[in-house]
Amino acid sequence: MRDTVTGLISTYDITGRYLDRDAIDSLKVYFGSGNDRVKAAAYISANASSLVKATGAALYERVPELLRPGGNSYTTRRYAACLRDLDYYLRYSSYALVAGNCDVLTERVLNGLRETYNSLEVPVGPTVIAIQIMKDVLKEELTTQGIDDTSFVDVPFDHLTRELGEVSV
Ligand SMILES: CCC1=C(C)/C(=C/C2=NC(=C\c3[nH]c(/C=C4\NC(=O)[C@H](C)[C@H]4CC)c(C)c3CCC(=O)O)/C(CCC(=O)O)=C2C)NC1=O
Repeated sequence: MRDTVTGLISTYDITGRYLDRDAIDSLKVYFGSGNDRVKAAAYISANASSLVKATGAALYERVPELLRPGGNSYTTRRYAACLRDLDYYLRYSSYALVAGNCDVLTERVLNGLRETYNSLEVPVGPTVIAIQIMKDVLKEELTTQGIDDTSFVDVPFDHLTRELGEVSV
């Protein structure tokens, strides 16, 4: 698992180089947004269940057939599994936000996920929609919390959807 700093150090150490201008620039960006990253993580921790609920509600409004017989969220067990997955995406994204690096998502979340979803017939398209909804809900909340530039929030959520596959519904 890596963060921005350990990632840079290992890249430069492999080739025995001092940190150059590119490295210094990315460190500046990382530390410059550091306060906002911590604020975002604190907001997520304090509001995780309402963020997950809001995301689920918007997903089922947009793809109502998920809840109908034959839909993948039909039955309480599967509905709960879906919201639990959303909670995983949120929690691990909060780690990635603090790290400024998506390694933790690749290692802990995405590894084998597509295969699991395929074998259980969990549809990837609506999952991608849900993750994007979650990103938007979170960014809106963070803006009202006084974070002016929330673009750093895109990174982990976009990483998740890109890696999970851009399947359209
Ligand atoms: C921390 C990393 C981690 C992840 C990401 C994870 C995901 C994950 N989601 C699963 C199931 C599931 N995932 C969903 C999700 C959905 N269904 C829908 O209709 C929606 C599109 C979507 C929610 C957005 C559902 C319904 C199941 C249960 C499927 C079944 O058993 O039939 C399963 C199968 C085992 C289980 O049910 O617990 C795994 C492993 N597990 C992990 O340990």
